[in-house]
Amino acid sequence: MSDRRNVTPNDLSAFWMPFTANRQFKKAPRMFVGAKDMHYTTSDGRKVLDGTAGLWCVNAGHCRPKIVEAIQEQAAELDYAPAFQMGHPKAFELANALVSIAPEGLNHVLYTNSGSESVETALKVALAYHKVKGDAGRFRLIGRERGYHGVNFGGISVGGIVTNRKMFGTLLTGVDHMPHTHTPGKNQFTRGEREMGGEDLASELERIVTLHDASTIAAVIVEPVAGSTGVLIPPKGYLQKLREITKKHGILLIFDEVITGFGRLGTPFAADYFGVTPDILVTAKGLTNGVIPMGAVLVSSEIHDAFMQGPEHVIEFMHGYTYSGNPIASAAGLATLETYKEEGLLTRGAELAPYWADALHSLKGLPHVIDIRNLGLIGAIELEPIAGAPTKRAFAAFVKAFETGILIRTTGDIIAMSPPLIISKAQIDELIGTLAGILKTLE
Ligand code: PXG
Ligand code: PLP
Repeated sequence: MSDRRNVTPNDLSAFWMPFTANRQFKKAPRMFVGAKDMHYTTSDGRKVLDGTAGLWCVNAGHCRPKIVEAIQEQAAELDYAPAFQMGHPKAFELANALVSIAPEGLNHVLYTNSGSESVETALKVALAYHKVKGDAGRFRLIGRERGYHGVNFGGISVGGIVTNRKMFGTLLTGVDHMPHTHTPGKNQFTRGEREMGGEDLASELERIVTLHDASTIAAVIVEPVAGSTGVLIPPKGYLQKLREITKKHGILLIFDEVITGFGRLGTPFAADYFGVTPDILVTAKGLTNGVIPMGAVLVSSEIHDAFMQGPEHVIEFMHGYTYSGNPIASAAGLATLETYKEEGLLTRGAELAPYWADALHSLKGLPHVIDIRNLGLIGAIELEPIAGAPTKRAFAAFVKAFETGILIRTTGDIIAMSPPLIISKAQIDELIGTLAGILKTLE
């Protein structure tokens, strides 16, 4: 007890916050203490309109009754069940529910607790798949510049954000990167996908395949739409061409749909939006509406069945987490998918997307705005950086936004928005109108 006496209730020093400027934050903390539907409540009692679905995860809005009840009931009924060599019904039910909304052919589910873990799981499945098929020479993983695949070692190795990589040694070996899909100077203020350049960009994969030889490459991993790096929309035909090249060379295609999954583009998955089915689909975030940590990796029957060989008493894939398919997370996932279904949220974004795009692009011409990008219910506004002080202008916008009553997200000098899929047109007007006012006041 005596050790604890020095810890005052609101001492902020112990918690080393993630992806946060800790010293700056702790001098002027921004705290949420409640949330309902489209709004947060701050510690000083103000309402803040959520323009980012938390961190791209609260797709059905906050504190939805069905999800809250499901968690409460599950916690009282079966809190935890061992994940290895034991089961409980809801993990199976959720896997079935997921497969039923997933693109055709993705019929099996591995559970994780986050997007980062989902990425590690997907990369390991891909490597092991070629091994069990007797094609052990395929060890290379191909990612993309500016890609974000979480923060674990596999994810930062295939990822392409230098600040997330440079501190951490040699990372995974045998990794190469395709160029990112952004061509500044050529595609500013494009609404949605741009027409030109998709096939050429994707053909860079052919160059990498020629360099390393297809027989050494296990998988290619991309975000269908790059989110974290500042919302980079692929040009038309790009993902289709990646699918064509990977298929031709026997390389697995992994879509990291941690952000694009669960209705963000107005379809259940980005795979549906682009009409491209990957071999492995990585999810997290919206799976439980952000409420309980959980991710899921969906794999094709072909991959799954390749492992289901050999003696039946032998564990087929040496991988899993203590909390894979945790009962409370499974209950939250089931209630989330039910909420999405009842309210049509997995396709609502398609109806709202044109209105969202008009609202976003109305910001063109405001001070410092050098680009605006959108797809589905994702939007980004890129600001001219302050000379010699990159990130400061967008961060100032973020702080003013919070003070004025809207939550936005910034990465570098890019403002990103991805509201809950329940947002109304009036709330889109409020979000964008408030942001317009803030942009006019920035230094
Ligand atoms: N893959 C992708 C494509 C992601 O966007 C992850 C993996 C990792 O998920 P976890 O659950 O381990 O964080 C992500 C996460 C932002 C932001 O504002 C984006 C993410 C997380 C936090 C903030 O850009 N993406
Ligand atoms: N570290 C130790 C010492 C462990 O015993 C375990 C799991 O048993 C882990 C890490 C992995 O934890 P998790 O399964 O929650 O990822």
